[in-house]
Amino acid sequence: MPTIFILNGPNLNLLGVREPATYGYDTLGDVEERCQTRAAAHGLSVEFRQTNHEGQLVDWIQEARESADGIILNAGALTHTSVAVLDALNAADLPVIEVHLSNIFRRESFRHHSYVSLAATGVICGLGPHGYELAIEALAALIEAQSGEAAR
Ligand code: CA2
Repeated sequence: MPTIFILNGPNLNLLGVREPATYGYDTLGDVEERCQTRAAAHGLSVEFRQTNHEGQLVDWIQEARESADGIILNAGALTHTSVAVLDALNAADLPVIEVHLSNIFRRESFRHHSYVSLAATGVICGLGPHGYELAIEALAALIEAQSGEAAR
């Protein structure tokens, strides 16, 4: 069964607990549940994780390189600061969908630049937790297309 890593960066463990006006009322556990259901419908296995630590995120992206078929990444604030995350994504050589709950382009200008986008196949932002489900749809199609190419 193809495996996807859904990785979440700093402070996303606070989802549903603080700042509902920006990030909504769903907890990260709720988001994982939606992801597991949607991925199962596509025959995908999901490794869903969150960390507050940049190095941990880099380690998980390196792990994905070995054992996953694609990555969905909400790197939180590291999106806007981390060359280390960008380098890990480039080294992973996997399809990457970047997700943000909020529309980062309606927010402060420092959120308008994303290092992650430089390595992402696609970007989804502003659609709340539904964005994760859309990212799974996109990744499922990309993985399917890749396996079709490999068989030809
Ligand atoms: O919109 C997103 O998903 C972000 O990646 C969230 C990050 C932010 O730094 C990015 O610019 C956009 C922040 C995650 C913090 O999540 C919280 C959730 C609830 C309460 C407080 C923080």
